Amino acid sequence: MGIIPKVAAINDISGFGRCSLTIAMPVLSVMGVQCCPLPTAVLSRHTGFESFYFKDLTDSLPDYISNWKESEIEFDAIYSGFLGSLEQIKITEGFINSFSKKPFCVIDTVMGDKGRLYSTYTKEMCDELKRLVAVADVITPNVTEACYLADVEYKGENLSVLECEYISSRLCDYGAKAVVITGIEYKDKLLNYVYNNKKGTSFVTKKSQQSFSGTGDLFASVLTGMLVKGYNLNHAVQIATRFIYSCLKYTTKHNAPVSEGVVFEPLLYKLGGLLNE
Ligand code: PXL
Repeated sequence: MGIIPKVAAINDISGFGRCSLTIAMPVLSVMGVQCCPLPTAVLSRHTGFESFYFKDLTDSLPDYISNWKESEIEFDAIYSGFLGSLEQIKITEGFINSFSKKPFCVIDTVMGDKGRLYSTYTKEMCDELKRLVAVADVITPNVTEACYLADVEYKGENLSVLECEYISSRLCDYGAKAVVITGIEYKDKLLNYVYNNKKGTSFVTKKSQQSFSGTGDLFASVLTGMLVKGYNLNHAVQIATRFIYSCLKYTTKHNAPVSEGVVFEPLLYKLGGLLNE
């Protein structure tokens, strides 16, 4: 590893509404990690808005990646998020498998939320994502994504510990080394469940009154930053859980518009202070 760890961040860039690369880049930077974006799509706003411009970048990915490969750039980690087409999921898989020494892989299985797939997501993409999960060191599905991937019926945002364990072990059967199920609701609490080495641990936080887009991206970005800097998974999830809660508290306190996403900019210094001596 060089003085600064390098992460290839495979994700879209949405011009408005905090999500994907507009979260991953500042978060990784403040954590002292170099974020190298591999943009999968350009959107004017994220898909939660009533309208948006969407430019799929699938065709440009092979040349973009070839240039990186010719330059022999070594990444310490690969972090994938929103993938805009079936082909992109296959390209991401190929990119990960192209390294003789496989980098650490965080696959944020961005597919949907609240029981529904995002409008750009198809059943075929969901099936292909199961294959991508196989090369992951850590995957970070929310409840919706965990249920879709494990072929378990979605019955709401609550999952029991037994259900978490069952779903996570199925996802590990696909090949994922560890699973973090995010945003499980339990009464007035929110849980992030870690399944690692066949052992489950829950990290509990208070639930904020509102949910905001981009929270999953913020969580996975903090997690990736910590993991690539050598922190263990449970510690990384604990820090990410606390950080997301303070961002949600700030966002609701200031009545920020839900669609514009979770506010994190005024709190980034906390991550910087934590990790950079
Ligand atoms: O936050 C996940 C996400 C990422 N990228 C795009 C999205 C969303 C969620 O809506 O629309 C484009």
